[in-house]
Amino acid sequence: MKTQILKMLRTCESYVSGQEMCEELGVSRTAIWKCMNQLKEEGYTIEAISNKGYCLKETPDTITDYEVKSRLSNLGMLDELVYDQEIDSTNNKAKQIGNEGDARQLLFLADVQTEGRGRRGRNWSNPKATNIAMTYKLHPNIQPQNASRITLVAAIAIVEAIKEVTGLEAKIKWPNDIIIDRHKVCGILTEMSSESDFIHYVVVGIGINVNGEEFPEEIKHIATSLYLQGKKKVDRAALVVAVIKAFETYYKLFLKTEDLSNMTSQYNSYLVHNGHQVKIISSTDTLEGVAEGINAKGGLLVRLDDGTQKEVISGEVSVRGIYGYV
Ligand code: BT5
Repeated sequence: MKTQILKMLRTCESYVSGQEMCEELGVSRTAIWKCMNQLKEEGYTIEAISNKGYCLKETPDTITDYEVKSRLSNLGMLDELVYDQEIDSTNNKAKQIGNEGDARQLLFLADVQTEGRGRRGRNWSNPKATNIAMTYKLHPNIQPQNASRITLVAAIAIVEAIKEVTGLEAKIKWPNDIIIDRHKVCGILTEMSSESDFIHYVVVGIGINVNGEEFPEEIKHIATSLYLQGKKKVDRAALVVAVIKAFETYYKLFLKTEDLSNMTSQYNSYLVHNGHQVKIISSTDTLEGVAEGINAKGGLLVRLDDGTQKEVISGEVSVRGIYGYV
């Protein structure tokens, strides 16, 4: 009901009467009143004027399912959004529900993660309700070996969503980091449960540092937030909505071909290494050369010193530029 009430208040030209809400939602005046009070307790400023009705004056910085849903005309490819104020990890929750056989496409959202994860068992820090932790549980009908490309699809969507909401020009550090001013503002973790030719689910976790002002000692030199970069607090729900919309657009394009052929040029225009000297460290090898963008398969193309071009496959390596973290 909170979703519908917020939607009505948000789309209203001015005031919405209690009567209109009762009729539209098919509930009693008391039910509306209770819901309004809950919203006020959560930090919404809702003005009530007798004979006129209600008007939404201010929204708190929140990413609850109902706040996000109230800003969307429909959920598109998603069946539902699921919000937790605090959780161990949105990826863990998505996987747990996926393992129970739930076949819906879901988006999990959380303010705080106590055990947020990066790749290969690394940690993702998200201790305060100033950031975004979001995880898609998807059921694409594609070959399992192509699923890791969804990380790159998400990266494009996040860069564009950040630009739309904050005006900031973020870049992609292949394959799964989003960077501003050589610091990491977002990480993506894609995981999958599959058989040899069938995907049970793909989980795409996105962590964005949004309004945080400081970081733990161990990542101070690496991390940044949108607030620190833009010097303005960011409406987190607006950013979630922008990511949802952009991701759906690019994900649908990806599903047509199972590769990035429809978005290679966008990706490369956002790639922080493009045209730069890079060092690529894998478990077996170290390479140096000039990054020449990705190909449709999502591999990073590197021109080696001997003139040959090498394709580095997504997920195999980490990339180090010649300066600092990037
Ligand atoms: C990632 O791994 O960057 C993937 C992060 C994915 C996080 C999301 S949040 C929602 C969902 N639920 C989860 O549990 N995870 C996903 P990787 O490339 O391995 O980078 C991890 C490294 O980034 C760490 O070892 C730190 O050095 C650094 N790091 C940790 N927290 C950070 C933060 N908040 N901002 C910037 N860098 C951070």
